[in-house]
Amino acid sequence: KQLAIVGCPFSAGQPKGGVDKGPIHLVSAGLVNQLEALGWNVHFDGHHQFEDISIESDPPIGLLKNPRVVSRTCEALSGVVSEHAQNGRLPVTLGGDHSLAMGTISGTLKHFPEACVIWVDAHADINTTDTTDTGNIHGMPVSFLMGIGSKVPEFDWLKPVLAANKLVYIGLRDVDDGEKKILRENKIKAFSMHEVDKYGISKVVELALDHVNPNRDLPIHLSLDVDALDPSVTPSTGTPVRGGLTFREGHYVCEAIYETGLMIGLDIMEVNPSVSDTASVTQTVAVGCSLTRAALGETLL
Ligand code: DIR
Ligand code: MN
Ligand code: MN
Ligand code: MN
Repeated sequence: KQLAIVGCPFSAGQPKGGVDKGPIHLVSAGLVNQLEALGWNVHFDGHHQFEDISIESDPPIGLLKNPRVVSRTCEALSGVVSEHAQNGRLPVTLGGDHSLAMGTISGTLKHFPEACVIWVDAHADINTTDTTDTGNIHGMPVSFLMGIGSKVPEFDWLKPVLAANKLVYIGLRDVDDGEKKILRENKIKAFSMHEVDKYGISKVVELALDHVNPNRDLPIHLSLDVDALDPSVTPSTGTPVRGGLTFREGHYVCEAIYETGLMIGLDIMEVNPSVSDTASVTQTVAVGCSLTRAALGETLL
């Protein structure tokens, strides 16, 4: 029972400073000890393994902002994550912004090519280089992983590794028009907050698993953006959207994925300790830790 915490102080996939401090806050709050208390052997190499990737000049490519530093950091992260997976350590990546999922998911899929991805987020993060309005790459990692949209040579290292039928979303409520079209055209399954309201979270998780993992025998990568939860629960994040998952709904998703016994990768992304007041930051960091524990076996009884 081994896991590796991969701390990724990284913010170049979006414009707000502070998200690079997310992993430091999560670890300072005691996450390593908390996971050890759950019986995990925790390997933690510190937060600085990607800091030496600095690009002298990183002008936009098309609309994409900071494309070289995002690409090279994700490429390095992919290597670190796949090495942990290869050595039998469950990679738990603490972001940092969600562009990092290009690194984490390509890393886990290298060793578990049949794995499916459960993406829990207010946003679909599936804009392409052609559809993005903002140029923020944290709104695009899924399209890069799937190989849709115009290619950017800088990202040549990232092969299309994720098939449309291996991906399912939970929690969506802020999806751009171009993204809606991509979801429809690629028949990507998504459970928005409307479906959470309609069916309840336990049914939604069951339906999501039925779609990507019908026999409950495929490895699962869980990529969790803390903005999936309602801003009253996780206020300190860069792009909060009202009407999100409750505290319990968020934890239920994590618990239910843990219960499958199939999780081979976990991302906890977009905690931004520079957003909002001290009490909000403390709360968001605490929820980030408890979601991580829930995904790694903490039970209520
Ligand atoms: C928006 C926001 N769809 C974009 N995306 C966010 O920039 O592409 N993702 N906030 O987390
Ligand atoms: Mn190591
Ligand atoms: Mn989001
Ligand atoms: Mn996201």
